Amino acid sequence: MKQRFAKASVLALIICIGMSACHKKPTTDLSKENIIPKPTSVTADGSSFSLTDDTNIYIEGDNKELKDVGQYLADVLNPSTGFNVEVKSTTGAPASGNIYLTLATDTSLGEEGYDLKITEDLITLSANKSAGIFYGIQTLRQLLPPAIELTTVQKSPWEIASGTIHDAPTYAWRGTMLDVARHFFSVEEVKHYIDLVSLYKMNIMHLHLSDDQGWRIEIKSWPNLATKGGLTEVGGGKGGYYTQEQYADIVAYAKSRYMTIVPEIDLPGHINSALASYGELNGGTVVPLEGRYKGDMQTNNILDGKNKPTELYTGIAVGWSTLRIEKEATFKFVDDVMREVSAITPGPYLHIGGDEAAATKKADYIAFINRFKDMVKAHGKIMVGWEEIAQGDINSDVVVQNWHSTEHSKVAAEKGSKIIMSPAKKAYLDMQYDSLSRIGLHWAAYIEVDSAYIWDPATQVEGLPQENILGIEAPLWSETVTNMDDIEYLAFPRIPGYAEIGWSVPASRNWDEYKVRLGHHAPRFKALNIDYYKSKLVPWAE
Ligand code: TNX
Repeated sequence: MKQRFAKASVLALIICIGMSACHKKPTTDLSKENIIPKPTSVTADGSSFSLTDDTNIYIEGDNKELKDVGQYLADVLNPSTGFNVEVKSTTGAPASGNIYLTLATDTSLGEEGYDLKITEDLITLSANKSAGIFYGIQTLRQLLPPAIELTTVQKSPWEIASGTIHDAPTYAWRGTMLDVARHFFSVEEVKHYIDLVSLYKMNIMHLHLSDDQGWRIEIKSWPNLATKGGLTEVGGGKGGYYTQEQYADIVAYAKSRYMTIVPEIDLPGHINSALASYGELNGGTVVPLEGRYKGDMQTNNILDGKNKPTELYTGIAVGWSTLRIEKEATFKFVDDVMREVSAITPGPYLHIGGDEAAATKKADYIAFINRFKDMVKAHGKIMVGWEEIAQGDINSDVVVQNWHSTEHSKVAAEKGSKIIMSPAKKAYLDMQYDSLSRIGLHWAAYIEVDSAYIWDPATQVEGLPQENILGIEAPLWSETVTNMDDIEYLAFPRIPGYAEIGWSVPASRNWDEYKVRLGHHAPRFKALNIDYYKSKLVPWAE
């Protein structure tokens, strides 16, 4: 077999020399590839591997997860190459010309790291867990020409620069949030967003499933939440909700992309859609405040309409609705919701919101958070909440999401909680790039692509101990976001930058170098049909 290959190569060489127009292998240098997020270490050796119609993917042994991830890679490669790459089992390295996926034991790689070794003969991708294999596959994708992302057969030499990559993430939480409450997005749209962000090795998809404008997840014990509370959205559109089966489908899809779904039910404020569905939950509403952050809890609110159903709401004010604390039935409601959501969520986290509860009295707010904490725990989940929950009796069982205040994060760290960094003026995907951006808000800042990249979760809040920082999340609130093009326009090209902040070590990050790398992703965005914002600060490649 090897001999035949050698003979064929000699023959090809003779024909080539004879024709003097032979197709030379392009020179390749692995260290010059524009990988995002930047890997921990890359060593080039100046040659390349050719993907051909003889290439197959060999997985070591009979591991189901490896098989699935191998099939995922085959599904990336086959449409544009027109090859029929298959997934096969092997014991030991396969023959020359193939891709080899194998599990290893290397403590320096952790749960998500990988080693990629590319020679002229073989691509070997190894990791402790299949998650690492998945992230290594994302790197491999970026080493192929952008045309690999197209869905029709392309004529292209499919060369991959040779050398080795050793790579592992800095943070365990590398996420984005999609607000499906202000505007509803279909199962297919959520899956598409999952696909796009997983290209950059993000591993958390936080879904903001309820807010004043809409309740988006079926709760069987309180059916009106979805059927009434899901009837509209910002601007008065038709809204919608996921049945529990549809939600399970999203969760399973995310899992296949190594992303954990973190469901958020926003309590005790941001709750009008539930109050419109069940009047007995209504603790009274105040006149909607226009604008965003109006300071902490108000204590002397005028609360209207207690105990009566509210009207559905299609505006964008915040901080005006609250659950009713003095009725035990309210806690039955919360417990039922948490039980059902926990039961359909295999991931460890349950997000209870807790933000901008300006219509809830401070003492009530703290009482709510303390009870939520016990309930979430009783349902076997780790409670996550926006930074205001630091006012409650929280501890190391709880995860706090920073978005605006440095004080709340410091208090949370003192109480032993881990912190997710989502500073609005740096990480909010719904902020406009500049005053000309066609959609987005700007109450926190205008966030151009450089500003989104130039910050460090470890030092953003002065004095926060590094060990308390769980990672980074870029939330996409959807007051002004109505369709997939809008999602893509605000998320890209900022998402690759947030992904790099979460993955790569701060010492390797430099805007002037990064912007050139990012610019080289334009043909890839185009091949993937991503409607990205063409920032003038980035030298976009043709
Ligand atoms: C603040 S940040 C909110 C959201 C809004 C967002 C808009 C936070 C926890 N709450 O309710 O949608 O600003 O940028």
